[in-house]
Amino acid sequence: MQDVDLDALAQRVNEHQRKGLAMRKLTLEYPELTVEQAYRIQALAVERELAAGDRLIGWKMGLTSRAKQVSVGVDEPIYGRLLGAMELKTPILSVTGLVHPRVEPELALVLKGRLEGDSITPRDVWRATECVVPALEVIDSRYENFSFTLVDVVADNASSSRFYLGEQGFSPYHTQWDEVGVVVRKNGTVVQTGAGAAVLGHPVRSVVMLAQMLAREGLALEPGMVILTGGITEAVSVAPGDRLQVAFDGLATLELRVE
Ligand code: OOG
Ligand code: MG
Repeated sequence: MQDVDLDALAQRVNEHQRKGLAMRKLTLEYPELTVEQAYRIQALAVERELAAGDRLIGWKMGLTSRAKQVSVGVDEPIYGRLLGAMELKTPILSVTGLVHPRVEPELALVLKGRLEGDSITPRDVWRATECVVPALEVIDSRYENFSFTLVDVVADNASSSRFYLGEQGFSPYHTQWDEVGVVVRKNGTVVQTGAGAAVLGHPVRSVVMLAQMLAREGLALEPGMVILTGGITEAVSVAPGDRLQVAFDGLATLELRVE
């Protein structure tokens, strides 16, 4: 095992996140880094933001759909931390300070209860859910060419950058979330289509898996937190001037303007 200063790596990752600068993969320098060490780097980098006044407002799951796994060449789900500063209050994305942003359609859950432990079931998730909200996640890998291994992407907070939640929340019992169809248009052209079932068969399973992964670290999902369950389609690259229109069938159409 290589001797690694995880705090120094966290500082490096955090600086690139803050400045929106691309960096070399950590695994080129430290090929023996483990996934556990990568989650530690993620936590330490986020702690720097918390120390500077930001707030943990939720969690995201990533690589929960086949489309996403294939597009980045990593085939297991990961989680990341969502901070208050990442939330877009209006559907306008400024690319200033971002490296190479991509947008994904997701279903988000807002919790009203606590979820803790490794024996959480979908039933527990629904009982603890205040509402389901159509959402857009903006991911922005800090690695050159958006290319990374499992360990690298975990250390980089699962490429977390920004997210936008639609204004209307829905009861968890409003519809069958796995059957919700999604159409993504960029500047009027259809670029991606998918359905909720792309996320582990049903998006609720993403939250079950997240609770299990966090239980291993002694962490829990708290009331009021936002959970992004994972991209339903491949992520779409965006640049200033683009307009994305994302239709969640029967629920809402979210429009994102990129500046
Ligand atoms: C990793 C983050 C993936 C998702 O929803 O699958 C993700 C990446 O693709 O950069 O957020
Ligand atoms: Mg995502």
